[in-house]
Amino acid sequence: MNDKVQAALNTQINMELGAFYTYLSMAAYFEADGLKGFSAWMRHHAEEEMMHAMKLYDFIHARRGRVTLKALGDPKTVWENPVAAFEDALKHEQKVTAAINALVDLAREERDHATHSFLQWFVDEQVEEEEIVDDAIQKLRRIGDFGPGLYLLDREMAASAASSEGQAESEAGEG
Ligand code: OFO
Repeated sequence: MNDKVQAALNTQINMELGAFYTYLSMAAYFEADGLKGFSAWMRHHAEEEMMHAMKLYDFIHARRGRVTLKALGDPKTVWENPVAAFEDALKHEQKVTAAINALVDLAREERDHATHSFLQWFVDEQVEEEEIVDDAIQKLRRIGDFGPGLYLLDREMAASAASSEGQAESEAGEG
């Protein structure tokens, strides 16, 4: 496959694995803080990032390209409070969206139609990724320091993680 596109897709694999690491670190932070619903949500999100990385990995191989993995940096491990963690997650998603858009531009410039088509899934996924993280931020800001509100949101996040896991399992079963 086109060398420039292949290099950019490999960089994107690294970014998705970096996201996996970041969300897993956030899961560990929430687990240690006793917020098991937030932890489950972050853990599920980490698994989604691994799935994104593997989609790119499989695509490169399907095009008879070469996957070259790169080092991952240490993730941040502590946040001031839950909203700070989610704000970091949103910043991260915005960076990923910009990277995906740059990849789409590159595929178009290089007239790599297969990669251009493949990347549309990621373009759509980023809209959802930013929306769900921003939704959590809005709720957390409204709750502020109100403990019972945080307790209820933690339960809601646990239910959301469980339903997303169930959906992912039934989709895997269908495939
Ligand atoms: Fe892979 O979408 Fe989030 O980072």
